[in-house]
Amino acid sequence: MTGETTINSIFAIGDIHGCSTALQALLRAIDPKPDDTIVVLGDVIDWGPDSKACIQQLIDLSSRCRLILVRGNHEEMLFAALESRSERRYWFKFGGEETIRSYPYVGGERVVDREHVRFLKANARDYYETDEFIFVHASYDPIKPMAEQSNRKLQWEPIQPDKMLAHCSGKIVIAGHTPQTSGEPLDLDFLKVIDTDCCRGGWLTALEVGKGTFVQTNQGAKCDSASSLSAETFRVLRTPISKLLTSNRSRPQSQYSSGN
Ligand SMILES: [Mn+2]
Repeated sequence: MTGETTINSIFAIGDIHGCSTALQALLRAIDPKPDDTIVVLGDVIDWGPDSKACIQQLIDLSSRCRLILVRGNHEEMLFAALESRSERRYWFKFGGEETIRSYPYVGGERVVDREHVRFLKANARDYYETDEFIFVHASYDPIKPMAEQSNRKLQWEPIQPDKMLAHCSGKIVIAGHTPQTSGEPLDLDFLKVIDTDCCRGGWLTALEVGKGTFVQTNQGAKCDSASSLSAETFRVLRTPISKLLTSNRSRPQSQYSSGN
């Protein structure tokens, strides 16, 4: 299929939120090759049990394949918390306390590893755009080019499915941030939302954008052996996303497009 060979090695991963067990199982399941690109859609940290391990896994991953990290509002809260006490109190209320608890005491207090902060700051970008896809943490203004989007839209604004319009570029947008408590990604054809609420007992989703395949794991997935990826902890969902890449083709009904 035209164009598919150039994009079938891009995986987007939704909000990880400290769910290191699910992340480890997900990376094992998708097994990225050195030429593959993994786009992490932000909110790597907070709420879940082990943000420290999640950041470390991404650092390790960055030497194994091409890693793109989009900045989420929780990374922004962490960066602000490092600058001010009031921001630190705010961050603690929104999952930051769990993040701090994943780090050991250093000199009487727990602090986020300096190398981890440096990694996040050096790599976290506003958005990522390819010839066919746009990757954001939260949302977008449909009538503005990506370079003109506001921080509020990109990092903070929740998706209201009935109010969303396709981006003016015609590209499919892949987003996280707005939890899909059903555990299934939201598919509006022109927009896929793949935060499937892993940190509250849901799933961690990776979308292989060239194939339109969603791979999901959850915190129940123990990584000791391949057989531990049971139906309760690992599943694959398919959507005809690749069909959307040929615009003159009639669009098949998406399996997720009705209701949500
Ligand atoms: Mn978020």
